[in-house]
Amino acid sequence: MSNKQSDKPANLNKFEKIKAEKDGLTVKDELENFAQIGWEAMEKSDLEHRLKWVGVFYRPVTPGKFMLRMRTPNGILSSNQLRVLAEIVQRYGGDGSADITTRQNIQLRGIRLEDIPDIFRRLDAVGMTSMQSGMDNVRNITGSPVAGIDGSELIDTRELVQKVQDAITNNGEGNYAFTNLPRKFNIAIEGGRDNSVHAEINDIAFVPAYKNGELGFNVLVGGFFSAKRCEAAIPMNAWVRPNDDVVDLSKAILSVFRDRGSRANRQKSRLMWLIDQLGIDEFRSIVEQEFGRTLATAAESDEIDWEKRDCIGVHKQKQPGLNYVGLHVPVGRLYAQDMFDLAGLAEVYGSCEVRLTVEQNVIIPNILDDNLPDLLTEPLLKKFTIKPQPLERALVSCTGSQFCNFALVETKNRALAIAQQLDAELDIPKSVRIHWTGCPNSCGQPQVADIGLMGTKVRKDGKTIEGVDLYMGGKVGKDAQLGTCVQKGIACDDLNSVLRRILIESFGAKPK
Ligand code: SRM
Ligand code: SF4
Repeated sequence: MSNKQSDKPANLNKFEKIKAEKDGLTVKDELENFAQIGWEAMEKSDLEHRLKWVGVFYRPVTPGKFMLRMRTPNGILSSNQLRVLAEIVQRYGGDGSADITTRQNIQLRGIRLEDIPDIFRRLDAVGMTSMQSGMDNVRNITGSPVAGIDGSELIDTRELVQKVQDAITNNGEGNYAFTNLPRKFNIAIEGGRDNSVHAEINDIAFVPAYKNGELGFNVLVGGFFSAKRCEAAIPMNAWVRPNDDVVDLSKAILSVFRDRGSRANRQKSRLMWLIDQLGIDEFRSIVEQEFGRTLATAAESDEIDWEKRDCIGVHKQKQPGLNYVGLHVPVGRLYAQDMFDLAGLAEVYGSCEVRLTVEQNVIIPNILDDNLPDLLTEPLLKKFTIKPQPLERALVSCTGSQFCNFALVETKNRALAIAQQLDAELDIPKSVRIHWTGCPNSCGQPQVADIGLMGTKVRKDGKTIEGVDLYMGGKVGKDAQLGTCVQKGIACDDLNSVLRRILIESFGAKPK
């Protein structure tokens, strides 16, 4: 694995040194030992960094209680898998919970290191993996949440997403070819018309496009958010068929990134910085060499021509007589009992399958028309309603200070409380997408929201308190556009009145 860039060893950043010393994936073979010696006795770089290569995150906010980030390709879980995840968090009582993430994925909380070897065996038994889900690896690969059931679908993304994941992680066992990237990496495959995956904010996005009448994907590259810079993905001028070419091209781009991406300044090492340095044409031609065959040029236009759907509520599937039901999970937070209940509903009414969305919600697919009325009266649908209020409906929030040590503010509880209060006070004609993120890392994607709120610290009455920077103008779906910061440093105490005014002035809300 050569680094053809001119980064001299002395210029390598701290994380490169940690990786050079010992590849992160090697901790996979040390888990039994870690479980025995306990986290306090672990070497700091293993505990705080390398464990993330296998999806285990030390949480300085809750020492000894780890977070486990799974991989959920295309957001699909069987009820069996969900039940196993529920059993895992149930063991930790009040400390145990799970969060649906903004990458259509799930993270478990409260995990103890001594349980990890057993947890990994149980995950393996139901075909799940957490391999390479953190640090300088490819994150969960997103796909259309209604793949295979959407009447207007163009390409079913399920198998492709799984294949790309399998290639990158060696079928979930771990793959040393892709565990030493210069930085994290996001891949999304869209199969519908509504850009359900936020293609524009991924390092690689495949979006459906017809070339000479044949359906395939145009390829976008370089989208990302970071504290320093946010960019929408740009066209690579390439088109691929919806087959193994998607896997091979993903591998080729990753290899180029691995071998040429900068490893000096971590704030300048995401893929777009390499594209800037090479120029998109040169980048394309190097990728083409790595791909090993001629890359077709992009189709003139893609097929993203719809507003983005949130999938909440009851929807007819392409299969006659079947429906999918999108349940609203407030800020993505699940407890063990919720997970058991969801698994049960999928078994009784559906096809033993549950899906996750990038809006941190859940879909139960394959429900017969005749079974709908009973499903809709189930108690869980009071908590995870199909008719949420307009603000709660589209609310997204990152983890925030409850568990994340980067956070400058508490997010999830506050986000929910403010949305509920404003929903109660205002008549809002349509759902307004509010995204909360606890710090400039932007995990909660404030730049894609109608109203984005990014945690910061502000001075008020001589004290430093929690506040937010306000983002507006994010557009999703067709012609997606990133929102920008329009006001800095609003104290969280004042946020209710600021949001109330914006909702009335810009989103047609009226006091009740
Ligand atoms: Fe993120 C780091 C949580 C989606 C950009 N992110 C972190 C860490 C791991 C930091 C840490 O170690 O504490 C957070 C873990 C907190 C915790 O305990 O949950 C964290 N990120 C999340 C999640 C859970 C937010 C959520 O509530 O949904 C999302 C997990 C997705 C997944 O399943 O893998 C999550 N993170 C994102 C996204 C959104 C996306 O992918 O669409 C972004 C912006 C898009 C991007 O990456 O281009 C994002 N996370 C970051 C960054 C900034 C990256 C950069 O290039 O600078 C960091 C910090 C870093 O990598 O240095 C970060
Ligand atoms: Fe943590 Fe910041 Fe990401 Fe929120 S945006 S999860 S606070 S790193």
